[in-house]
Amino acid sequence: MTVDESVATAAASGANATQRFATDKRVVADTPPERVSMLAREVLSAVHATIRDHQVTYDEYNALKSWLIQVGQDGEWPLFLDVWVEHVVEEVASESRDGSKGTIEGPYYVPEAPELGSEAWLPTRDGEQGTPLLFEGQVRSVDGTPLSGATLEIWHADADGFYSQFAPGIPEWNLRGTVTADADGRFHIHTMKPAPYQIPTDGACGKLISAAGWHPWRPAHLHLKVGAQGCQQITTQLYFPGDPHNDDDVASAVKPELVLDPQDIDGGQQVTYDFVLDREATS
Ligand code: MBD
Ligand code: FE
Repeated sequence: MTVDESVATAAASGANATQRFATDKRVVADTPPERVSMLAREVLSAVHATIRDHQVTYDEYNALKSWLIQVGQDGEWPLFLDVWVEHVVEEVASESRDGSKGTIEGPYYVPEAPELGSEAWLPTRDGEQGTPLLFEGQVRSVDGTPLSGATLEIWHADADGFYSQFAPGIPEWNLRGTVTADADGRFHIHTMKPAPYQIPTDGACGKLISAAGWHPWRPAHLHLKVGAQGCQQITTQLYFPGDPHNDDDVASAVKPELVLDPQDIDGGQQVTYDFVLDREATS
C-alpha cells in the first residue's frame, strides 16, 4: 500500500498508530490457556448468536470479511479498538481506584515527550492557531499529601484537530510535553485549546460509521498521564463544557468528573484541575 505523506489520510495516521503500538508497547499478558479458551469461546459464541438471531447472510458475512481485511490494510486496528472497545477495559481496570477518575488512552500517545519544568510551555509552531489556555493545578495522594515532583505527560490535538506524529507536516513534539510538578505538587501548563476531533472517515472505521449512520466526532480533549513515586499512574482526558459531543462521544470516554470549568482571562482561558492519585498497591 502506498501512503501519501502530505495529506492527513486514515491510512497514513493508521500506519503511524500501528507502528507506534508495535514499538512502544511491550505486550505480555501471560494468560493461562484455560482463560484464553474461555474468553475466545465466549466472544465466538456472541458472534454465532448474532448470526443466528439476525439470520446473517453470505453477502453480509463476505462484506464483514472484506471490511476486517480493510481495517488491517488501513492500519486502523488501534483506532477501531481504542474507539469501540477500550472504554470498557478502562472501566474494569479502574473499578477499585479511589483517586481521580481516568479514561481511555486512545491511539495517539507517544512516550518520552520533551521534559519541561513545573511552569511549562508546550511546544507550538509560530502562529499556532487557537485560544491560549493556562491549565494549572496540584497533584496529591488520596490522603491529601502534595506529591512533589509528580510527572504529567500531556498531549492533544491542535486547533484543526490534528496530532503531531500522526498527521503530516506538524513538528515532532508539537503540543506534547512531560511536565514535572514543583515541590508542592503544583504545575502550570501553557498551551492552546484543542478542537473537537473527527476520527478519520476515509478508511475502514469511517466506512463502518457511514454504513451504520453513526457520527465520527469526539469532543475537544486534553490527554494526560499523571504519576508520582509510590503512586499508581492514571491515564485520563479532560473536556470543555458546552461541547456538543460531551454527551455523544464516538469513543464513549467522557465522564462528568472530567469536564473542566475554564474561566476567561486576558488573552485566553485559565482552568484549575487537581489530580488525586492512589498509593501503589502493597503486597
Ligand atoms: C483520539 O484522539 C482519541 O483520543 C481516541 C480515543 C480515539 C481516536 C482519536
Ligand atoms: Fe485524542
